[in-house]
Amino acid sequence: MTTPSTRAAAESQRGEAAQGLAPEHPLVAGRTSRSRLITAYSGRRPDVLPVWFMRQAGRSLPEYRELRVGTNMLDACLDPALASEITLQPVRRHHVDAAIFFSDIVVPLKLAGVDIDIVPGKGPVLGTPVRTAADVAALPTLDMDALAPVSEGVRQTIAGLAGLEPQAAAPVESASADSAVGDVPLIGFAGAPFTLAAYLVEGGPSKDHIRARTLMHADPDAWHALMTWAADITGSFLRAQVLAGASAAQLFDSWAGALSLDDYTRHVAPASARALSHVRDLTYPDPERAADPVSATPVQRNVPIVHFGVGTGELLRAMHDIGTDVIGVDYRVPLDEASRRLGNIVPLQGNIDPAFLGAPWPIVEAHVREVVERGRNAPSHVVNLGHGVPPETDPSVLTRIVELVHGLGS
Ligand code: 1CP
Repeated sequence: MTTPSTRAAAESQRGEAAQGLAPEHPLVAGRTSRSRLITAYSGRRPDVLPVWFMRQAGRSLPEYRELRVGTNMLDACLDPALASEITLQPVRRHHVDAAIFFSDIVVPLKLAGVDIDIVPGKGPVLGTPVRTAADVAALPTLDMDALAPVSEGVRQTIAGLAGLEPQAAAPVESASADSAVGDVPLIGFAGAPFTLAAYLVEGGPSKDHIRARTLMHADPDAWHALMTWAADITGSFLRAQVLAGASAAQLFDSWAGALSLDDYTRHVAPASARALSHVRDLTYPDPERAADPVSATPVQRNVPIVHFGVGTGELLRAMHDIGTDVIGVDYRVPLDEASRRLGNIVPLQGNIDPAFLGAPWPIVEAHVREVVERGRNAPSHVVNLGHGVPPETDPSVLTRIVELVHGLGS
């Protein structure tokens, strides 16, 4: 959990006094606080199941491929107008219940001055890997002003989302049950320190992240310094997105599934908690409690935090224990089992197997229905994939899944 000392350290690293959400922030202004997504992330069941897709913006969309021609991936992420347009594309096309900001987990590394690029067809690649204590000590600091293109991209996205509505539900009986009121919320995201360290130490994508895991054991001090550095850089990136208007924050620890529970708990979880301490203090008035005439001051909720990893079935409880509100589940553990492992008290997100997206529709439909059924064991459920949209996916299948999920009731 976040301790006062990690919070203070994070705040001093930010080099600024803690500042809360502005009155015009979509959550504070009430534009997204009653949306299906935020309702479900808060542990309540809206009348319609919310749905969005990891990697919904990207190569499965022809309009994305067209816009990206001639622009390097990181340059696209740092062009506010382009990043904003790409973020909006899947919302317009699929009528999903959330936008996720078009960026990448390595963007804050690039902004800090790390020599990193995203190579087409491969992923993030470093000029020089970070392998020794001296390499870690030489890592640059992130100037908060460098995050300006991220903040601006989020602001333009929020403006674009105003007025875009997720697909309407089938007619509901009472007006008050219309949970689709308001704007589509934007999810901000960042990579967890371990997943970033996996790229930094390996120098690029890898299978078992063996060099990173070796550094963890061979030089625990250098590892700790690297994780602390990554936590503050990625936490600042996440905070910038939330301050600029994102209504939820997702921490991707995509490669944490390579770790034993013991290694995760000892060598990784404290840094992930430190990363989240950068956004933990950001709160908004709870729309349900504010409506209560008895309570004079509105009850504050923290901006919901989602934590996701691949192959992390053994780590679900530990990943929740660092102080997250929602757990994203990959496709390997059925949602009823994931919910059981979490004591049936944690909102879940997931976990359609991306491999089904290329199957005939009746097979897709049966799988989606099963995922929804198993998700009923959790207090609330946001339907998603168990990992990203494969680039070769026919986008019309995603649109059809949205229609199906929205027709299934709460
Ligand atoms: O040219 C291209 O189109 C490059 C493909 C691509 C895209 C579209 C990369 C390279 N990153 C992205 C965008 C991106 N990355 C998003 C966009 C928002 C959306 O979901 O629509 C997000 C959330 C990410 C996050 C990300 N990047 C993660 C965590 C999520 C996950 O998929 O596990 C990871 C691990 C990365 C690293 C990365 N960036 C790109 C690739 C191909 C990879 C993975 C490389 C590897 O296998 O190690």
